[in-house]
Amino acid sequence: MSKFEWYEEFVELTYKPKEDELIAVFKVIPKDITLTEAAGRVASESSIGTWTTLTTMTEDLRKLMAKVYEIRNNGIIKIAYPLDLFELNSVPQILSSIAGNVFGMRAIKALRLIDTRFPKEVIEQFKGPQFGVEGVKKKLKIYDRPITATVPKPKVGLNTERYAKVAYEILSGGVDLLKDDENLTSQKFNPFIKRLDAIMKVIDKVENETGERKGYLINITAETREMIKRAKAVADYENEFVMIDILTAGWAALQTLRDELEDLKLAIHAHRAFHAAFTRSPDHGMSMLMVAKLARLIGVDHIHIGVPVGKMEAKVKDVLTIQREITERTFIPKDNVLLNQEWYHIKPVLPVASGGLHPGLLPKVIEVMGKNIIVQVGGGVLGHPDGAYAGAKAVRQALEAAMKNIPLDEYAETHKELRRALEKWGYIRPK
Ligand code: CAP
Ligand code: MG
Repeated sequence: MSKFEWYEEFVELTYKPKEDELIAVFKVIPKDITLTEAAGRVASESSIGTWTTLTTMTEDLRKLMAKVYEIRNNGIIKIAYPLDLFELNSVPQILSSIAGNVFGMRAIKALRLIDTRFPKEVIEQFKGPQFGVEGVKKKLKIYDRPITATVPKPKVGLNTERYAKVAYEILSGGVDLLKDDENLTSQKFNPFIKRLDAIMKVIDKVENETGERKGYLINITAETREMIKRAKAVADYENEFVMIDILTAGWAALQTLRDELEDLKLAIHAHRAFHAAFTRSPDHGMSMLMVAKLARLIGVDHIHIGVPVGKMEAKVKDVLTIQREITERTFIPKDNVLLNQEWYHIKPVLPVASGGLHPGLLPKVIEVMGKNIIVQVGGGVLGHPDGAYAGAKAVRQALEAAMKNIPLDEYAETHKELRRALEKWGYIRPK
């Protein structure tokens, strides 16, 4: 290491992290330097350092240096950050530190932020979900089975009248929640207020006809002030949910909205479109676990966490780890890579299983993820050979069968809609 560099001063393998420090776990792949040097560079650039020694770096500031306290041969490193480095209630600031410049350093081939342990002092700054698992179940009065949701397809393009017609079929067929797609916001063929008005009329009608509670995960994603305006309209119409594309809208916007939605009493359905841009590579980027933890901290009520049998890339182990992290009060990992997390007052978040699901896959989803989830079935309802109403019925029938432990083939003998769905899709896992 040259004399103007001081990266290794950020490595202290005998250091014992303190309770009030923020801990981060990275996987680092160095480029032409040792793992220790690479680890030091990550700790430096994510705390107070830069590429050279500094004349402004006085002794009293050294207490702000992050410390690498663990390095493993497989590239896993653990770093402790003094809390004074952070603005404790700002997710953007925390991420600009620990998930900022570090990903682009030339001396590092790849870097992945795997996990973070937030100390009590950080957790205390955030509200977490307003309703969480129990609150949402209570809203819908559903306690003994997964909650169901359906996104009308095609994703965008249906005008408001057609959208409302399909919504009526979906909801009266037995699905609990209508959900907008992530790229349906307020396009000219289906503007926001017109759609809200139309769907709330549908919900009123279906609730009267069926006696079941229904809800609308309406996508308010937009520029932040516009999102607030849309959320207020949703509350005026007495719907109880909004959906936000949390990653394309941004963490700051989500924090603002979480505050606004407290007074409006609206639950947040978090869609994670964009996550795979940085979560998918096993070596680089930031894990979905991190996304889910930040979303829980700020306070979404439901979040898509992947599903092991669907159309999107997901590993069973990862999905189940995220599920535990967002639902348990004290998360204790099963390996020694991830970190313990105490959630204190922060409520559990409902996991959403979605992406390529259809009736034939639902028993497996419940077997793996249990019944305290939302199952979202879009194409698997709208693609039913006899239409959306039959598709919605088939979803409910598949859930009934799964909850009663009856094989789908057997249940399908007396349930026509399920039989027709199985004739089309069987048990295939789509790509
Ligand atoms: C599902 C979905 C969701 C995906 C996203 C879609 O539709 O609405 O956006 O679930 O993936 O457009 O694909 P289908 P994830 O039911 O028709 O597949 O949940 O993994 O974030
Ligand atoms: Mg979608």
